[in-house]
Amino acid sequence: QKIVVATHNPGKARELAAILENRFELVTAGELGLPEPDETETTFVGNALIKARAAADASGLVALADDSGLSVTALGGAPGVHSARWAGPTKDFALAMRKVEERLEATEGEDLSAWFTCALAVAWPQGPAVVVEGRLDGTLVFPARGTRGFGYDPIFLPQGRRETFGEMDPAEKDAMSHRALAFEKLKAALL
Ligand code: ITT
Repeated sequence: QKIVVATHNPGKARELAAILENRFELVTAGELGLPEPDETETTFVGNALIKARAAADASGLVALADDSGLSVTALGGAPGVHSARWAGPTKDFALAMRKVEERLEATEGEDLSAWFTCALAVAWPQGPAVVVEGRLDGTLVFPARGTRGFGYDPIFLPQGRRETFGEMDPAEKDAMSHRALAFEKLKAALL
């Protein structure tokens, strides 16, 4: 079956393809030239549904969308749904990670705990939709470590691990990530 992955983020598209283990023929919204809908909701679940619905209706294919982000406890959950926006129009995640570090320094607290969230939504063209959410807890580390993964991976140390997502083998990240946890819930919801 052909599925459109409703993302323009190559890092996400790669991880979703790995998690789906080539069980479907995947095409991305970027490859189909689909427009990017405005992410106007205030929750990951809401924005995942917007993206899946838009891609399914525009393409006539079943669509899978991922809305995700980093939440920092001491920052009241920021950047959260604004995680991509903190990197600015040039998608500069070195800048976004510095911004997290600076905001944390300004709090003068000791709490470095954070979590990643991934909402996955599946929508059928002109039909129903299903949405689930996965969460992975961890700790922030500064300076950033590693160059693998994408986004905020170099400053995120998953709970109980010694390597940041930026240092970890991609297969290891894909086995434990917020994205993988959401995918397990999606399978359960669809069975
Ligand atoms: P699409 O909407 O086109 O899918 P996007 O990058 O704009 O791409 P989001 O609005 O969901 O997607 O923003 C998610 C951001 O959160 C993403 O750009 C990363 O910076 C961050 N993020 C999500 N998952 C991550 C992960 O596994 N590792 C590191 N950063 C992650």
